[in-house]
Amino acid sequence: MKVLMISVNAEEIYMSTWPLGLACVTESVRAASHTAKFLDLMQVDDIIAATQMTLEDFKPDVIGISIRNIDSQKMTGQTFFPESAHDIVVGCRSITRAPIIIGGAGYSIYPESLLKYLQADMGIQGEGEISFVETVDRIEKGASVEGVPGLYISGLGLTGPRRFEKNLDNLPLPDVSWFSGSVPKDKDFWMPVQTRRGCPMNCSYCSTGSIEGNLLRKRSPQKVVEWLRQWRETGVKQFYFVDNTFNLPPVYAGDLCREMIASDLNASWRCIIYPTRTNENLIILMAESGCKEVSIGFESGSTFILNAMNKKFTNDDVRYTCDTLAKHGIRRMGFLLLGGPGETRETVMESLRFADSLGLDTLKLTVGIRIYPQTILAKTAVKDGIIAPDDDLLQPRFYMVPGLQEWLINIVNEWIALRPNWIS
Ligand code: B12
Ligand code: SF4
Repeated sequence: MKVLMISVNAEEIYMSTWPLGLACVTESVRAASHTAKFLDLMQVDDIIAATQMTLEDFKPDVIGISIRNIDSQKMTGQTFFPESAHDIVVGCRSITRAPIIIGGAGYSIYPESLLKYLQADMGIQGEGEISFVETVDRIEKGASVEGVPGLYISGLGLTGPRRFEKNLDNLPLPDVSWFSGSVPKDKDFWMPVQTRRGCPMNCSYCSTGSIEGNLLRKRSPQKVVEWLRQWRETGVKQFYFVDNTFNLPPVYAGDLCREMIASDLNASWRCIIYPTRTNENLIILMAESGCKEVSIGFESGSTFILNAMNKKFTNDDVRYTCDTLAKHGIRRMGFLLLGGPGETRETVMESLRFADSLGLDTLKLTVGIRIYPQTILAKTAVKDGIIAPDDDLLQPRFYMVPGLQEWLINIVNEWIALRPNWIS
């Protein structure tokens, strides 16, 4: 089968990304002996024209579309990205009858409502490597696709329960020689790399369960570092570990760093950590293996709010982590998430003072918390009358304590005005 794989994300907010997830699925399609074409719309000027030209040229039998972003997660001045994805689906339909299958992180949060909004044929929630290939194989044989794990069919809903690969080494990494031409060449580019999937921490507002599930699954450090080494040979020098919590479990993180040191990668990398009391030995290994910056979502400086968010760390843990990272020369970008359940003027001031005392290199403040389906926050928001029980939440909704918004925006702007390294 000829399979066209399209990543519709063309947004450069925060930083330009490369569609690693789509590349993983494409690699599985190739491994199953289908002919694949990979189209990253981040790298074209006119997304509709580029899609239509590729369709006319390649004439696919099946089209896979990856949707990463739904919105910018900003309560004010937000953008709704699926509109351009809808244009791509319509553009494809005007040229071909090939089945259109949607997937990706953003899609996985709204498998039913987004499929309806986009008017595509099918969608796969969660990791696509196995289910997408199974769907294409069945289409080739003329068999029914109903029952493929995680597959939604327009009008039928979910047809088979989701399945998660327990050992990620069983899923191929994108072949560097095949994909190297598709990677941006600019010097600010950070190549995404994923070592683990799934997060068991269950923070009140988080959508990761819908995307990756709650069970932590890993690739072996050796396989990951061999892949990084191949990218280094093509000239890529900077990597971004897109794992939800790079430092968990700490033994795995330590092994990964040791493997990078042993293979003499000589690369720079960034990651996201969960600020439990990170041990100093791990931070030393991170620094020695090339870690330059860490994102720390500590979200609040109030113990009461941390408990409400179901966070399992304390302010002391956050301070220890930040200080130890600074001691070993790693830049720290912190995140505050203000306005959620239980927030008051006092807890906001506690958070601002705490964040200020950490001496971070950068702090990003977000006002209002995006409500995702199937989360503790969504249940609270229904109970507090912020959203209706039947709201599918595809159109962005935010939790904001009634009566706090105006004061909160003003105080945040006041603090940002005096601190050049704080952003919103
Ligand atoms: C790491 C990360 C970042 C990093 C990216 C660094 C980099 N160099 O890539 C940074 C911090 C820069 C970032 C920024 C942003 N991010 Co972000 N990010 C993530 C995170 C944690 C992982 C993404 C990732 O790379 N996964 C690894 C790959 C392998 O997985 P995947 O893409 O999901 O692909 C798998 C499946 O989805 C599926 N699949 C993928 N494509 C396809 C296609 C088909 C056809 C099929 C069948 C299956 C399929 O199979 C793949 C393999 O198993 C996710 C949350 C999450 N856990 O997914 C949020 C997430 C994607 N980000 C999100 C957002 C909002 C943003 C920002 C807009 C935030 C902002 N305002 O700055 C920006 C946008 C950046 C941009 N230019 O697009 C949201 C998107 C949902 C939404 N509300 O829109 C997410 C889901 C987090 C959340 N809040 O829920 N992000
Ligand atoms: S640690 Fe991060 S990925 Fe895990 S549940 Fe909390 S916010 Fe989500």
